[in-house]
Amino acid sequence: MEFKYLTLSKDGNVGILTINRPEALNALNRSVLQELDAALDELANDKDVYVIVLTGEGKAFVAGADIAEMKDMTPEEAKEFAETGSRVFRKLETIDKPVIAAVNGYALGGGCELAMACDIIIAGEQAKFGQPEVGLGITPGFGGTQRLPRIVGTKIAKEMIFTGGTITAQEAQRIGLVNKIVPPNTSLQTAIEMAKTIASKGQVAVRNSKRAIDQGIETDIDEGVKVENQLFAKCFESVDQKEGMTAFIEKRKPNFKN
Ligand code: CO8
Repeated sequence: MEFKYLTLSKDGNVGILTINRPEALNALNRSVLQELDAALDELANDKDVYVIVLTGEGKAFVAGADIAEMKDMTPEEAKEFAETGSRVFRKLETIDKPVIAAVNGYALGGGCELAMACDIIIAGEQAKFGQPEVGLGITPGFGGTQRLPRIVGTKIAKEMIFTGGTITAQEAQRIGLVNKIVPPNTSLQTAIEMAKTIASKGQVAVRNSKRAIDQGIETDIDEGVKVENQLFAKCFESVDQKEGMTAFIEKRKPNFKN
């Protein structure tokens, strides 16, 4: 599919998805969400893409949902917009491959929510995070009230959401929202390097690890351990398990096939 607001490229087994609407700091309007939806399907179906990196063109990752587009929405239209965004973000979160967000600048509102739907966040030193929605008279609408407390705990999530304040990359890392901080304008490069490391491992094991973590965290420890046991056993159906262990015994690098 031809995209107006996205670019899709590949570096080895890494798919790089860039939101490309820098004139509006990559704000998410209906068209951007529609394109994201289609791009995720394309990446999900591409057998050569093992890991996805999501980033934004220019000085922002994403500065939120498009305020100009939302301004005159009726409650029904707002509900539909919120549901579309939430469905697309859930598709991103549950895609069967790891997703790394490379946050070069502003990740505000829907942009912070988009980053949180990714598995890992790499931030440039100048990146800024926040849920400023209450300052616009709305709540977060693309999962912010749900994912932020799951990641940082309710106290910090409430402070961030109630005050609408913006936090630095350093603060975001301190509260566990960001994995790694890197020098300005190197977040994409670092994310691609990390993605390549992940892509060099056994992909059945990587995918099963993602499923085990995401399913387990939403349940109690007994159920979670059962999920892990099943996915662990399933790895033994893969050629990668045989290859990974044989390579260790033979003191050589594994040649994973997936
Ligand atoms: N929506 C639309 N346009 C935007 C947005 C946005 N979220 N953010 C920036 N822009 C536009 C600006 O209007 C400006 O356009 P123009 O050049 O035509 O005037 C251009 O991008 C550049 O922005 P600035 O000139 O403002 O750049 P600055 O560097 O001075 O400031 C900021 C950068 C601080 C990031 C500033 O742009 C800002 O505060 N942006 C809005 C941040 C925000 O409030 N985000 C939350 C939006 S609400 C949301 O995300 C809710 C998600 C759930 C929705 C559920 C649906 C119902």
